Amino acid sequence: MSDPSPLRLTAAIRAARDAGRPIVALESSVLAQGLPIPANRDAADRMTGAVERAGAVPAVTAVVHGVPTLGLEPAELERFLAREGVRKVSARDLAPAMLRGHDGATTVAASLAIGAMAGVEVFATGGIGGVHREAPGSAPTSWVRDESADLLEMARSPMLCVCAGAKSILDLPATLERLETLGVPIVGYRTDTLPGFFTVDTGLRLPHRADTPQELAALWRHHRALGRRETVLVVQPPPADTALPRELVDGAVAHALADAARQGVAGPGVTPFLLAAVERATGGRSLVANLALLEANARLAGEVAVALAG
Ligand code: PSU
Ligand code: MN
Repeated sequence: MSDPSPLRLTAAIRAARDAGRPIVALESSVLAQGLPIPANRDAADRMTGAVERAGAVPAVTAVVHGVPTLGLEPAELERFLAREGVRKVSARDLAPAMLRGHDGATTVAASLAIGAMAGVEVFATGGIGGVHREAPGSAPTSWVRDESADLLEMARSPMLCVCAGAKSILDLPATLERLETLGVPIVGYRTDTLPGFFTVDTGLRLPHRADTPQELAALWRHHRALGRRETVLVVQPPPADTALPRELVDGAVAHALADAARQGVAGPGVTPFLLAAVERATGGRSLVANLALLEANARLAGEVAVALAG
């Protein structure tokens, strides 16, 4: 049976999808741009391993030599981990990457687009993009804020996305407001407040909460029964044993933002720059936390996918 879409699914993913087995899509920008070498390999191993242990099939999304792809072959994954010539591809960059035959590591936005196109329902990542803060010392600019395409893509890609919230490099209250406007349901997993990615809690109240994978699966079914096409955003606090204290992260973020402003970093370079600066400023600790929460999110996503398939 030929697939009318331009997507390539690896044989294993196609077989899993056609058999109705649970699949969890995973993004690749966190591997090629978000984390340093060699921690990005750990991240890939731990995320895919966690999905498998939950009883589901992991499928990394990417653009491989211009082909939007779900599920990477081992040699392809190696290329993305080595990241030579691998570009950051958000939703708007998908067609240009196809045109030019580029290797592209897909952000949350591009990964949701690919996953939804393939009919996969569950996705896991570390943190989503959101509304950026004003650069310190900049003139007030009501007319333009750097806002990740992740937010708008969530308004049109029906998937259940498990993450640890968004990093405090972003304006978190503004990000929550945008999600509300866009009609994206946001649900705390075993929490009533928004987690802060590295930190367990930001103090920002969430509108909804769920406590089991089965509840999340049921919520997803209601959402889809209504014909809703938004992502359901599930936010899970990072594992407490590796999470960082808020003051440490706040100090690191302040430095990162000041550096970005001084160096005139702009456009798609902003998020990777800030992520790298925070990693440096917190020493190894943020990296340990980052890997642990990626694994935990992949595991929960696997559990929800299994609940949905059951
Ligand atoms: N947040 C993280 N780690 C990441 C990213 C965000 O904690 O690696 C990546 C994700 O791929 C996300 C992207 O989709 O950055 C957002 O980039 P931008 O703000 O340019 O849309
Ligand atoms: Mn941006």
